[in-house]
Amino acid sequence: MGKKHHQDITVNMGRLRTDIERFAEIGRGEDGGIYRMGFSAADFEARNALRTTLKDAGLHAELDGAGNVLGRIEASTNSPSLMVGSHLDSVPAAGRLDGALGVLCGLECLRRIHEEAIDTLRPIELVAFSDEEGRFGGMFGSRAMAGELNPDILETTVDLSGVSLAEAMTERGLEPLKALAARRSPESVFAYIELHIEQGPLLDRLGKSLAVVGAITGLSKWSIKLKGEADHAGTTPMSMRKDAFAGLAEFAGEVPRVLEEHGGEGSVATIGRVTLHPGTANTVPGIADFTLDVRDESAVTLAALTDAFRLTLSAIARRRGLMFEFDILSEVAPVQCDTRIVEVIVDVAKDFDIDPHVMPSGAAHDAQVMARLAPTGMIFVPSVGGRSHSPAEWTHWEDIEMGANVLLQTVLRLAQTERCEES
Ligand code: HGY
Ligand code: MN
Ligand code: MN
Repeated sequence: MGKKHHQDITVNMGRLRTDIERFAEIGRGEDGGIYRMGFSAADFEARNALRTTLKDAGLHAELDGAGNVLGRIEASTNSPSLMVGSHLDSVPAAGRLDGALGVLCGLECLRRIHEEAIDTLRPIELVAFSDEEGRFGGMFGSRAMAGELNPDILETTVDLSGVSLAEAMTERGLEPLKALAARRSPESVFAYIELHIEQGPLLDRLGKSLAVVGAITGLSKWSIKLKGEADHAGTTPMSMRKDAFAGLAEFAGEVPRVLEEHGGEGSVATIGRVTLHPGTANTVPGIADFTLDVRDESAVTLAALTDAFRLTLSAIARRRGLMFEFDILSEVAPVQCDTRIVEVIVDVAKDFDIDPHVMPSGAAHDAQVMARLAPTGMIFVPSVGGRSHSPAEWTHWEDIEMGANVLLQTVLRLAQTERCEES
């Protein structure tokens, strides 16, 4: 049989399904959730499994200084490479597809291109970024690639339990400062494509099997400490208390007002983690440690929201005789995906008789960091019931297969184009 045309080439769905099921067992907890937090042993078990799978497929595989796993297919020219990827790390009690689906679909694309010995105009790289989910802030591996790290970040960052990034990296056999060498020049990357689950309810509700991402939300993530006075729960009159939890509770009650007065239609804010000290039933909490995650598609609105939250916190602290301090854990600007890439994905989807929904992403992704390095696009597949960051996370196999085939054809198109053409 003559050489197949690219359009005839599809993913090996049986193999992809086996990979997805295999990786879903790595870091799986009693509750069925995935526990592959950045630079944990389970995270690196998955990274090593990816490297082994790449090598077994006859593909080049390496780990860069930031812990990113890179697979590569060379081309006849040494031109800027087309990158496809996502992340393998997870939040605690995660679902099996967030990040991993994009990595494993990308892996399948490289394997199929390699198997069919398709000559491409440019090298194709698979990347599994490290610590996307933010155990140490977020988007660590993509920020390393975009050259946004510095020695201070590598030497001072700690997670919410006080474990340092340097310690966690060293435990995984990495030299923290070598993460600086993971930087890639913009000239070395032609474009970046990421397939990801939507993690929201829209596609499932619309009955759509695929979407192309037009814009990715920006986020500000803070760690906040409200400090009052720990006192006896029985003898301290209510009027004399400096109750840190009462301050937090009042602040939480103010979130809807701040969103209404300073946010836009898609603005969201979440207090996702709260720790009280000393944390006993018969002591007035002296300290409330909590996180605030604020998101919006507009950088201006995001700035207005973070200012308003800071003022609200300050007013509550003053009135209640509390002190407050906050650390910025992560600030990621919103980005527009490259319209040329969006058009290529839409065009490929139409070849599959899909009229794809173009939509914003409410979740943050490595793609929004990579957009600072190269033209970037994302493909979404539906999340059943919109569930994510939960063991209930799921995408139907036929949607996974469709998404993977659209990714494969998109990769083939972009690997064959001289330039990102304005259509
Ligand atoms: O937080 C996010 O949006 C992503 O899951 N890291
Ligand atoms: Mn993700
Ligand atoms: Mn996630």
